[in-house]
Amino acid sequence: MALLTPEDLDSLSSKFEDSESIIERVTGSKLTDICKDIYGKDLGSEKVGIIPITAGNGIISNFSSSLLFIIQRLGLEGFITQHTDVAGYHEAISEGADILLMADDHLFIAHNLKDEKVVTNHEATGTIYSEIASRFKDADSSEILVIGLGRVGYAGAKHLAEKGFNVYACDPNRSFLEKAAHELGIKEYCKEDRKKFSMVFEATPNANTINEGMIAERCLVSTPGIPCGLPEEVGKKFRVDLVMEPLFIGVTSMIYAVI
Ligand code: 2YC
Ligand code: MG
Repeated sequence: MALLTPEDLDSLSSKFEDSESIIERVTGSKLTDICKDIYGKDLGSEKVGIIPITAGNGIISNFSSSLLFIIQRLGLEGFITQHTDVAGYHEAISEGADILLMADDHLFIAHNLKDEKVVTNHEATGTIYSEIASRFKDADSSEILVIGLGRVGYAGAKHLAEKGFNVYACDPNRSFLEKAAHELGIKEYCKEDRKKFSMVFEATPNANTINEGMIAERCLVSTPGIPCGLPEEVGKKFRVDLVMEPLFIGVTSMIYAVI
């Protein structure tokens, strides 16, 4: 899985402010209102413990501080434990955390100690980015294209299928496509159909996954993908709105998912 780099997290606040205003413009709703709507709950006074984890590639220098910034910007009390790993886990509990945030190289989870809810960043990110795509005010149909059916893409396709959208998907891995068609009832995107979409949810770790044969004149591309799947020249040639941000949107969704 693509790991964040400290550079990805640089200027997180300005990247987030930009994407927050784009979300509001293209969907008509604030990110937190969309989260309230899909998870059915509002933030309370939850206390969030952030535990640095040294496993695998180890600590990403500004990962925990980025999480703390997000938690505080959501208006919640947050703290980063002095200790890492198990000692940090114990410290967070001793300090009265309601929700724990911790990530190794394979999973990034939010765990609500009070009601045992757990969510992965993959699930929460797939849900929120696909939901944002599906709320495009200028959409010309209920058809939505999902590019990538890995852990994030599949979660988003599942969310959209459950909401009754007409989901088309593509992924180079045929077994991923067959699994999604069988379990979610989604359709395979075939470029021969020359179908053009005004709502695109892209969840791949590759660049240039979106080509101009796929998108309508007015189009919203919603993607957590690093690097961006939308080629610069395509974004300019078409009137494409792009919602893309490395961490804040996904973490906001994780918090609402477990409160
Ligand atoms: O600083 C730490 O505690 C590190 N163990 C954090 C490692 C995070 C690795 N995961 C990622 O970079 C990506 C993120 C986009 C979120 C999910 N995986
Ligand atoms: Mg994100």
